Amino acid sequence: MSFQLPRNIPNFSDGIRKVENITWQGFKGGSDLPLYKDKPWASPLRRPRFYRRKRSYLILLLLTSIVLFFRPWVTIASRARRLRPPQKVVYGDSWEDRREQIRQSFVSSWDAYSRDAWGMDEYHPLTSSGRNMVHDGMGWIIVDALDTLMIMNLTTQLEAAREWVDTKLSYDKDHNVNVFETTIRMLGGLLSAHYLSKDDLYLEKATDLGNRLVGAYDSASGIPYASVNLQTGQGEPSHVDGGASSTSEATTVQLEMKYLSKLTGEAIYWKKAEKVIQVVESNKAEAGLLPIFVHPTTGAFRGSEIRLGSRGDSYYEYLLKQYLQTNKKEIVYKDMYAEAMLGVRKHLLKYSNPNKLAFIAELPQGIGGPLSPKMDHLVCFMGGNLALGATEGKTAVQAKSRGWTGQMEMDLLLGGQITESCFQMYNTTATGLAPEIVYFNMEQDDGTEDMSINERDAHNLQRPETIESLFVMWRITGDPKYREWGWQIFQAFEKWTKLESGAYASVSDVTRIPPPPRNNMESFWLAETLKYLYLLFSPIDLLPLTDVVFNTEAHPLPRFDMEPLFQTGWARKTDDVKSTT
Ligand code: DMJ
Repeated sequence: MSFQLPRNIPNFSDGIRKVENITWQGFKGGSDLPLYKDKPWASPLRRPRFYRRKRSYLILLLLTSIVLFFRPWVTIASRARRLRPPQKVVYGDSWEDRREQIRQSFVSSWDAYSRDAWGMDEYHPLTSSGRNMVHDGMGWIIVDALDTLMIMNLTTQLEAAREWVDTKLSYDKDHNVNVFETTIRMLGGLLSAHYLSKDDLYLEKATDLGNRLVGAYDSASGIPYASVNLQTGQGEPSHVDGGASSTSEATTVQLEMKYLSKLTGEAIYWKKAEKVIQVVESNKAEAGLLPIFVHPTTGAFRGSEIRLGSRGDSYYEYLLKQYLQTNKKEIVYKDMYAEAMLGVRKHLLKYSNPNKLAFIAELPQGIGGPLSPKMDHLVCFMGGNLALGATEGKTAVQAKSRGWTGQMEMDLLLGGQITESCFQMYNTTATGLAPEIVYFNMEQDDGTEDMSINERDAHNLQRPETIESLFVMWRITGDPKYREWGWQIFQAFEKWTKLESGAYASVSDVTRIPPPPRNNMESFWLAETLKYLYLLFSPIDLLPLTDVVFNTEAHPLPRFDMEPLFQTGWARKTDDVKSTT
């Protein structure tokens, strides 16, 4: 089997290609990427001065030990973490060495999965077993990882994966599946694999799957039902939440459906997906901030809860990326995105004490209600998203040379601040791994800890969002601290999530040494976390942000011209928009 690499995908004929020196326009201190050993070990994080002093550090350690000795009742609940400097750099590792180490982690994860659970939808690394979500499986792990195999040039593994897709994968299943997850992981994975390889097999499978998914949109409003039966195409409302769909799920299918239309020339996928945004927009949500549930029957929101974490997150991501996907022609999405980001600043953006870490809070009762200082790790995509919105994929230096506004500057700055807060979610735990959720400290006088972790939220599912933002921030700013932070996080994954078998597992408590492993490896570990890490240490012309959009599962799709076949089929009625400005 052979596959053709599109522009900007390096063909690694001799195994791993060397990372060449890349000229970074306007890069401080020279035109080449700096060597790692030239970098100071500590980045200029805001942190108490005593952390910089070794002697004081020892005193602090001693005092902490005494306090802990006399306070055995200290429990995990509400455990707070102080900021600390990033770990010392291990000198001698070059960027390409590091990239190769990440590639080896992928190989190790893949080999373990192949050995223990080949073809299965779930992988249970502790019991060396797997499970299918539907009869004979739907390619959950294999399809999600196809493009990572291509990007990492793992040709032998790719051959086996393609063979499985060709001979075993069928979506003709009398089974309800989640519309959003199936779209972002399976449809997105197949489309991206086709984009990178031009192999028709993947497009055939994608088209078949797309045809099975469109039935989900046949609700009274056009909002997709939460699930769909892949054989009958019958949509199925959620069994909880009054039958409402998650807002982020309904509004995070557009990149995939529109690209499928572009490839096949069939307008149906485009129209179905586009209609969803028109319906949610017609609710005229205040400040562009959407409640997290929407009814497929009426198209109205359910409840008033607002957050950029679970059930809200990728709506804001896909507004921006829809605008970018069709080469910045669909201004409607740019407007909605800009309105929402102003809404985020006005209603959700807060800074913690004592170190003023930026975070995006939640409004459990909507605008006007009390604010919760809770932030899901899921929100961490926002750092990179804000930067991407500011420069539209160019480097900051390129973007600043023409039409740069104060708003863009502020968005880029905020993107960096959110990314730093997300890095601190890792940097402040005992394991160096982030928990699923943190609570930021907003009290003025209770100012020693910036964030705390509840026992129920202390797990780590190997999620990608912080790495994703580090990758985007690195590409846009060229600041090597983002690579250093990514490397530190990778090392924590290596240290605490790798099993003797070579598999990698989620962990149930990032505040415990060692963190207890969970019998689970999510497909996004291969599809997203390791891919974004690999790209963080790759040349910047590999999948340039000016040419591609990554779907929310990290599957790269090309930007394209929608004309002449397609156009935006709707417009905002702006006269009654409740603006935040
Ligand atoms: C992935 O499936 C996607 O990134 C999605 O947008 C959010 N949840 C997981 C990763 O955390």
